[in-house]
Order: sequence, then C-alpha cells, then structure tokens
Amino acid sequence: MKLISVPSAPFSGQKPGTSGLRKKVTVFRQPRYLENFVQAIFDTLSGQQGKTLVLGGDGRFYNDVAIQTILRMAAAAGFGRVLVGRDGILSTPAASAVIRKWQAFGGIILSASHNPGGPDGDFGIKYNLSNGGPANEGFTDAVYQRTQEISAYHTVDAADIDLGRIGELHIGEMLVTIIDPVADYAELLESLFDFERIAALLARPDFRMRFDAMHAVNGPYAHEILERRLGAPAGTVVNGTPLPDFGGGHPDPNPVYAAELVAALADSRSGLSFGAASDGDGDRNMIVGRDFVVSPSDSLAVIAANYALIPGYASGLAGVARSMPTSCAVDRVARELGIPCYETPTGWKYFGSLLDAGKATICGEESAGTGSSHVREKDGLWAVLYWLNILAVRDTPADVIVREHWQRFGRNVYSRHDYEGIDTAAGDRLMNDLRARLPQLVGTLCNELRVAAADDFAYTDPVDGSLSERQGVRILLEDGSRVVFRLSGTGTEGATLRVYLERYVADASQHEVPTQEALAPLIGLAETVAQIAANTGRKGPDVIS
Ligand code: VG1
Ligand code: CO
Repeated sequence: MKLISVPSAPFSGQKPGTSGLRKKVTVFRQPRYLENFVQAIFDTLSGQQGKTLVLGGDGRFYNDVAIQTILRMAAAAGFGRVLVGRDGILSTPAASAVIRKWQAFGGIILSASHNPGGPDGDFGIKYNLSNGGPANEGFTDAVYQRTQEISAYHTVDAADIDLGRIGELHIGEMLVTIIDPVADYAELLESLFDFERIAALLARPDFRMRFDAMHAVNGPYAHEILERRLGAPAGTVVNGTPLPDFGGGHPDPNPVYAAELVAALADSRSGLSFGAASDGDGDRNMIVGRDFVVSPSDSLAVIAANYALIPGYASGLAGVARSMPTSCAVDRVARELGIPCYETPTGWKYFGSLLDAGKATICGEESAGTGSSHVREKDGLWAVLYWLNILAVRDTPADVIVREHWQRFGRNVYSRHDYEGIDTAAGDRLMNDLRARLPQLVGTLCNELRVAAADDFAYTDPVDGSLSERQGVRILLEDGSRVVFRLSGTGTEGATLRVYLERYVADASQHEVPTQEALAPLIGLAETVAQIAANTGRKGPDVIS
C-alpha cells in the first residue's frame, strides 16, 4: 500500500468546543480541512500502531465522505483495525459502548449532535479515549496546538470501500470490520433494565407510547430495541428513518423543536400516555408525560431517586454528578441517599474521570443529557428505558411520578433561556462586563433579591487535579435561587448566550405555578444584571426550555 503525504498548512479556528470541533459543512468541505484535524488527532496520540479504532457518525450530510477519508488516514497512521458501523453509522452512546466492549484504543465520532444538518448545516468530529468517553481538555488543547503547526497529512492510495454490508475488508494492512451499529449497544441496555416488565407495560392496551427519533440516528436503534426486542406496536417509533438533513429540522429534543410530540401528548384524543425523543446523535433525551414535559434536571433527580427499581442499579449508586448549570434537584436526592453529588463544568467530558474512578454512577445535564457508568457518554435511549422501567414497576403516570417527587423533595423550578446567533463581540462584551462587576454585586439588592455570592465557576477535577476556569458566571441569591450565564461552546454561527434560572420551592401548594411565572423575578434580575437587551439587541430569548 502506497503511503502518501500531502503538504498542508494550518486553518485558523480548529479549536474543539464543549463537544468536539463543530463547523458549517461548507467549512469542513474545504480541501484539507477535515484531513488537517484528523491528522492533528493522530499526531497527538501515541502507541496506536496495530491497535483498534472505532469509527462512526450520526449519518448527517458529509458523514459518508468523511468516513472514507478517515479510514485511509487511519491506515496511514498505523492502526491495525477499524471497527466501523454499517453505512458509517454509530450513535454517540453506541460508539462509546463499542469502544468499551472491544477494548479499542479510541474512537472517532462524526456528529454535530442537535445542530441542523445538510449541505448548509453543521458537521462535527470528536475523539474518544479508550474508556469510551470524550477526550479531556488537555488532549483537545494539544490537538488544537497541533492544527496550528501542521504541514502535511498522511493517507494511503486506496479506493472507497463498501460499508453497506457487515463483514471484513482490508485497506492495505489495516483490517476494516463493518459491524451492526445496534447489536452491542442493545445487548448492553438489555443487561441493565427489566425488559420483560417493560414489554408487559408496552403490551397493555391502556399504555401507548410514542418515540420521536427526529429523523436522526436513533431511528434504527429505537426500532430494534422498542419495537423488535420489547414488542412495542409498529408505529411507536416515528420519524425513524435517518435523513442526512434530518428532514430540514433541528434534531434537538426540546419543547420548541419537538413541539409535535409535546402537542400529541397534550391532546387526549391521541390516546398517548408517554412520549420520548432523542437528538441527532442519540445522546440527548426528552421525556414527556400526558400534557407534561419533564424538565431534564427533574428527570435526573427522578432517575437517581428510583435507582432501587432498576436491575442494573439496584445494588446502589456510588454517587451522582451534574453540570454546574443543571438544577440542584439531584443534590437533594443525593443528600437523602447519603451519597456524594459532584458539580462539574458543562460537557460530558468532565464526568469521565468521576465515572472511571467509581465516584459517580449516574450523571446528567440540564440540556437533556442523562447517562451512567454503563458508557462514557450521555445516552438518550438509556434514559427512555430507565423511565419505562420506573413506569412499569410503579404503575404510575410520568407526570404523577414527578409531582410526587416534588412533594417529597420540594421543586427546583428551572428554565434555560437561549439567545441564539448573537453577535460574537456582543456576547463577549456582555460576559466580560458581568465578570468585571461580580465583586460589586455581592451583598446588593437586585430586583428585590439579595445577592449572596457571585463568581465565575472554576472546577478542579477531584481525580486528576486538573483545573478548568471561566466555566460560567453564577449569581447566587440569599433565598437559594440562582442565575447562571455562559456562552455556548457548540454553535457554529455567532455566539449563543445561555441564561439558566433556578428557584427552589418547598411549598407544595406553589408547585403548579407555571415555570416562567415562578421565575419572573429571576428573569428580571438577569436582564438588569447583564443588560441582555442592550447588549444583544434582542427583546427576548429564541428558545425557552
Ligand atoms: C451544549 C449543552 C451541554 C452539552 C453539549 C453537547 O453545550 O449545553 O450540556 O454537553 O451541548 O451536547 P453548549 O456549550 O452549547 O452549552 V450534544 O448532544 O450537542 O453532543
Ligand atoms: Co447529542
């Protein structure tokens, strides 16, 4: 096999964000752009010779082209074998499961997750380590450094290979094993949950579920697991055929982009009792009861509180972890269970060391991500099966489960307001002004709420001691409420400001107050403190979740 070194030169801005490198497809399609980044990953690794790489993506536009390029480059980098999903498909949690099961050296996942796809949409790439989890900041910083000094990439002279059939092929010396993208993952989930009991629930005439795969990668996974293995009626999975452009939509399971599912559950004529959805790469989830959207932070708390009902977790949780902006609902559960609760920066990569060290069993983020030690990524279908297992055992509707949870623990009323695609300079200015004013804010009365503390969140990993700074501005009020501000690290156009609002309400008679109403004083405070309208020119958020 002929090795080819192609001269190249650095592109600016190949800096991975919250979850890998995400850019417009038009950026990725520039000659040498993808190749440079992949070469930078391979140059940062050491000891990959003869080892196994896992490769797959969420099937979005450009997935097929990128996979072939990476296969050739993996051969040039000396990998001994690549495990690739059929048609180049692997959901993010499935890729993590495959890396772990086959003890691979690492994996490359092609996805821009919930971002839209298509020729004018987004593309993304990230590297996962041998534990199955996203590489940490130290690694991604090194990859970025490398992209800034790259002078060539290495590939081999080989034609595209047919990834449509399970089997084995060679590219030069390197073995390519094309695997069923669903099998290993489905087997893992089956080992954690009571499939018999869930199947019995799904067979009941008075229980009807809908799973919206949003034309994204989880379609085949949901068909196999929900309809085939668990026997849910055909048609339970909707939008189950993955499309390269996700049917033109945002494959983001929230009340705005999955409005159809929410509306169906709110309409008693639909006969539906439970709804769920997942995102582009299958790692996020949405849980919907009858006329009731479960907030992701509440979902995490309910999942932790009900661990004893789930076969894979009944022996106990070592601890739980949540990202800083995620509501403190799970903290209350941890306190009652007498287990530690860790608070990490946003992004799943920060949970990896806690999971590896056995410090946490269940983790979650307010952005609709929940998962556990079974893989090192958040896992959309895992969360759905966990909920189904709870419903099957408790024989109680989802909304009642959440309301009972609030009665027991109190309610952490929570919402996130997103201002998408604002001017980058305006976003930076807003955050910098805020940071500069933090010390003055403490002790002052703001919108009739007294500021108890204000800081920029910094995190020291309790396992490896690494420090991550500037992870979000927090304003903590004397009554225990908080407002958090941060800029998104996954967008590809301008900046996205996220404002996270949380207020604890113990009094059960106040639990049904609509969320935005209950949070109105905090929404006002956020505006006063950050001058969002003046800084961004926006009257209100684009997405409220
Ligand atoms: C967002 C979420 C974060 C999540 C990340 C990746 O990041 O807020 O919680 O881990 O997306 O999820 P940001 O930086 O835009 O706030 V996914 O499903 O896009 O891989
Ligand atoms: Co995702």
